[in-house]
Formats: sequence, C-alpha cells, structure tokens
Amino acid sequence: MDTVLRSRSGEVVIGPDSPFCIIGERINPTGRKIFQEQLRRGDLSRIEIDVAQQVAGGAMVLDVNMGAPLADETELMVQAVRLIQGACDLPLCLDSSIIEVLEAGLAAYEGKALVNSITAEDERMDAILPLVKRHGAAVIALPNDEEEIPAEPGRRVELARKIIDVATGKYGIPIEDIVIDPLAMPVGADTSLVLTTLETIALLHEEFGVNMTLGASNVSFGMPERAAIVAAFLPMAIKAGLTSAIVDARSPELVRSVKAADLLLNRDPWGAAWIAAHRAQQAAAAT
Ligand code: THG
Repeated sequence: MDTVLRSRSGEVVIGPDSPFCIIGERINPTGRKIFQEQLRRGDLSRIEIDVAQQVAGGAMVLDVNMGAPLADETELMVQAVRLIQGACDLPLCLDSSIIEVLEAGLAAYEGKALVNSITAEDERMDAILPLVKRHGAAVIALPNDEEEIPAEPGRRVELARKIIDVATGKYGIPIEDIVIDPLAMPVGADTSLVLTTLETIALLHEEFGVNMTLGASNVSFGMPERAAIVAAFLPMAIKAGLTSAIVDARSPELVRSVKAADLLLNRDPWGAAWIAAHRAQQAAAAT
C-alpha cells in the first residue's frame, strides 16, 4: 500500500517497497526558547536554516509545527508553508493540535500534504476529515481517544480500526491516505513501553497493511545518547512494518541506520543508494 505525497513539483511515496520515509522534525519551536521568541516577533528566518539542515541531512518530507506559546499559530503556519514551499520542493506534514491551523495550512499549501493529526475522538475526526477529503490530503491518525492512551497493543489496533472505518466509510478517504501513528513512548519512563510500540506496529501491519509513522525522538526522551537509542530503535520498527518516522535528520548516526535498514531489508536494489551516498561523502571530504 502506497501513500503518495506531493509538493509543487515533487512526489514522495511512503510504502513497504520504497525507501523508508524520513520526515524532518526540526521545523518545530517546542523546547526552543529563542526560536519561540523569534516566531512571536514574526521573525521566520530560523525556519530557512532548519529547512536547509533537514534537507541536507536527508529529510524526504518536512514536519511543520508552529506551536509557539502566545504566537498567532494560524498566521505563522500560513507564512511558514509559503516560505518553505519557496525554499525547497519537499512535501510537508502540517503538524498542529488546532483545527483552524490545519485548515489554514491546507489552504496555503500547493500539492498533497500530510495532515498531523487526528485521533479516534469523534469530534476531531468530524472536524478534520472533511478538510482532508476536500483538499485531497493524507492524514496521520493516533489510536487514542478522550478516555485513554491505550497501554495494550490490541486496544490501539481497535482504535485504529475505528478511525479507518470512519475515514473510509463516512468520509470516503482511501485507506492508503491514512497513516497510523502506533504511539512512541519514552523508554526512560518505563522500559516496557517501546516493546508495546513494536508489538503495535506488527499488529497494525498484519491487520491493515497500512503505512505508519511516529515521533521517533519520543523513544529516547530524557535519556543520554539519544541518537544511539533512536538509531537502534528504527531498524527494529522498520522490520516490524514501520514505513516512515518523524526524526531529526541532522543526525548522521540516525539517518545511516535507516539507510542500512533499507539496504538490509531489500529496499535499496543493488545497494545503489548506499554506495552512492558513500561516494558523495568521499567526494565532499576530498574538496
Ligand atoms: N507523532 C506525530 N507527530 C509528532 C510527534 C509524534 N509531532 C511532534 C513530535 N511528536 C515530533 N517532533 C519533535 C520535534 C522536536 C523534538 C522531538 C519531537 C525535540 N526537540 C528538542 C527537545 O525538546 O529537547 C528541542 C530542543 C533544542 O533543540 O533546543 O526533541 O509522536 N504524529
């Protein structure tokens, strides 16, 4: 099953037979005081740096989150979408918990975006899925609702089923445009949480064959040597059926582990991408 995203003139396929899709996480002010302050002042210059770094690191899609406290998130999302689409030709993942922000971002976007995100809450689905349908976008869905973030993989699968039924049945959204987030939790909070995520990925893969993405940095939150932890997590998750992740593409350690997983899992025919990346690096080092 392939999820196709588009920018103005580019296209990215998320699917089991394509290279693992790296979604750059960095266009996001969460935890960044200076960036938040700049956004409050309407200074978007930092975004250009972050975009350039994510692209250089190997991002194939860019997550865009403008959730800075006390800033006009709707206006910032519109400005950011225009700025980023002028600066690069990668598809965007519009990331906000606020419906109006997603709506304004979709209206400003040229191409087929990935909307981040809905949950199994009826109210959110009924507000956001019509927008997704109208704009011909794809959507990330989290299997939690107002009651719970399920601890049990089986319960996450049931909530994913509810979302898929509503999105396809009630709103006519093709199942390939639904990307499920199996929910990545910090291993530092409880060392059994990542196994739960891995089991959820395997179950969702078996049950629906859908594409999946998650915030990979969540896994290492609060731990030292974060990149090493994420670099170990991703190949296991990929083998279980994960087809994309929101990660910091500036980390060579992490991007290399993804590219090695592509090679080892037969998503890099003849190792052409692996060898080409090595040659490009050698050439860059020689100059
Ligand atoms: N699922 C989905 N979407 C998501 C997430 C998810 N979007 C947001 C988040 N999780 C993924 N994006 C990030 C972005 C930044 C960080 C983590 C996840 C991060 N930032 C540093 C920090 O807070 O420590 C920034 C600090 C700094 O650089 O100064 O870790 O799970 N669907």
